[in-house]
Amino acid sequence: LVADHIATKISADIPVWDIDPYDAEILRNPAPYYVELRKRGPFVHIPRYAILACGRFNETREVFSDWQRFVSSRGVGLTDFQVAPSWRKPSIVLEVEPPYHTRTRTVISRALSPRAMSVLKDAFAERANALVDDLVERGEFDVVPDLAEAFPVSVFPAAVGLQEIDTRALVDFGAFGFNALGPDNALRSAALERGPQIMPWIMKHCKREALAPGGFGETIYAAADAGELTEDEAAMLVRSLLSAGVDTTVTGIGNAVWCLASNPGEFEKLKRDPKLARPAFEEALRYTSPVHSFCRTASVDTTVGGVDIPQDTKILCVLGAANLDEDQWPEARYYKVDRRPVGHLAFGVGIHGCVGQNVARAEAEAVLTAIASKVGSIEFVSEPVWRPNNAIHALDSMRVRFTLR
Ligand code: HEM
Ligand code: OVM
Repeated sequence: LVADHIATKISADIPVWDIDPYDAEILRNPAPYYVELRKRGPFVHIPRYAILACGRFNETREVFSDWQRFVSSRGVGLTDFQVAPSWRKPSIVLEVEPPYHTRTRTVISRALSPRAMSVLKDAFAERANALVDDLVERGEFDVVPDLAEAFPVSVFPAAVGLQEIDTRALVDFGAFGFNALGPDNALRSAALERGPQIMPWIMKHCKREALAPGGFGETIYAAADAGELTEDEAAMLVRSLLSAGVDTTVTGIGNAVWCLASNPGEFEKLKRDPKLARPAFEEALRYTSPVHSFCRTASVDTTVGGVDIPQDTKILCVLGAANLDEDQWPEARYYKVDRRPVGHLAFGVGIHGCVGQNVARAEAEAVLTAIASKVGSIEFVSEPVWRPNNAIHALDSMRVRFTLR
C-alpha cells in the first residue's frame, strides 16, 4: 500500500496524534481540536490516514503558498489522485498546476473581475434590502434557509447566466463537492452516491446554449470564441463556478450572521458604522473559516518549520486553525468587526487563492449593510446547530429574531 509506504517514511520525530479530524463531533465543533493541533507542533502525524496535518499560521501559509513543492494536481482532498482517480473529472483550475493553471485562471478571473462585480452591485443591494425587510417583518425565522441560502440563490445563478435551475439541488451540489474531499466516511459516501446523477445534470447547465447573455458564463465562452479555451474547457470553468460559488457564500453569510448574533456589542459597532460591513465579513471569515481544511501533496522531499516532509505525503492544511493562531492574531479568540484581518487564510493564498473572493465580498457586503441599516437586534430563539461537512464549517439551522431598528 502506498499509504503504508508513506507512513514508514514519515519521521518518528513528528508527534503522532491518534485523532480523526473528520469525526462528526469535531466537524461540528472544531475549536478544541484547532487549539490542540497548534499546541502539538508545526505538524502532527495522523496515522489512520497516513497524513501530516498543520494548523499554525506560518507553516499552513508556507504549504499553501508553494505550488511547486505542494501540488494540487494530486487532489486537494484526502485522496491522492496518483493512487486512486478522482470521483469526477478533475477541475481544470483548482486541481492543476502552471502552465495550464495560468491559462484557465486568467479566463475565470476575467469573468469575476472587480469590473464585472461593479455592474452587479445595485442589484445585490436591492435584493438584500428586500429580503431583510421581509425578515424583519416576519420577526422569527431560520437564518440558514431564509437568508444564508435565500440570498445567494437569488443573485448568483442569474449572475452566472443560469436559467431555471433547481436552486435546492444547486446548493446541495456544492455541499457534495466539499464532502467528497474527505476520507471514506458516511458524508463522503452519501456525496459519491449522488455523483452519477448530479454530474450530468450540472454539466447540462454549464453548456453555452444553457447560459443567458450578460453573465460570467458569457465571458468564459467568449474566451472559447477567442481561441483561449476549447468549448469543453469553457463548460468545465462554468462547472468550477457552480462547484465553488454557492455553498461557500451560503456558509460565509450564515457564519457572519452567527458572529453578529453571538457578539451584540460588535453588532452595535456595525450599526453605528455600516461601512464596517466588509471588515465585519472579513473577520467572520477569519473567525469561522467556511473552508476549514484543504490538502496538498508534497512533490519532493522538503522541510517546513524545521520538519522533514517526505515526497508523496498528503498534508491536511487546517485553515480554520491557522486563522485562530494567537501568535498571528492578537486576541484571536475574539470576533471584532473592526479588526481588518489582512492575510487571513479563509480564501487560501498563492496561485490558487480564491478567484471568487470579489463575488463573495459583494454578496456579503450587500447582506450585512442591509442588516446594519434595518435590524435593531439579533436574538437567538434556540441554540444554533452546526452541520458536519468534510471541508466546510457551516450552520445547519439557526433560528433568530430580527427586531426593527
Ligand atoms: C478557491 C474559499 C467563494 C470560486 C478557493 C480556495 C478557498 C476558497 C480556501 C483555495 C483552494 C485551494 O487553494 O486549494 C472560498 C470562500 C468563499 C468562496 C470561503 C466564500 C466565502 C467563491 C465564489 C466563487 C469561488 C463565490 C465563484 C464565483 C473559486 C475557484 C477556486 C477557489 C474557482 C479555485 C481557484 C484556483 O485554483 O486558482 N476558494 N471561496 N469561490 N474559489 Fe473560492
Ligand atoms: C472547482 C472548485 C474550486 C474551489 C473549490 C471547489 C469543491 C471546487 O474548480 O471545481 O470545491
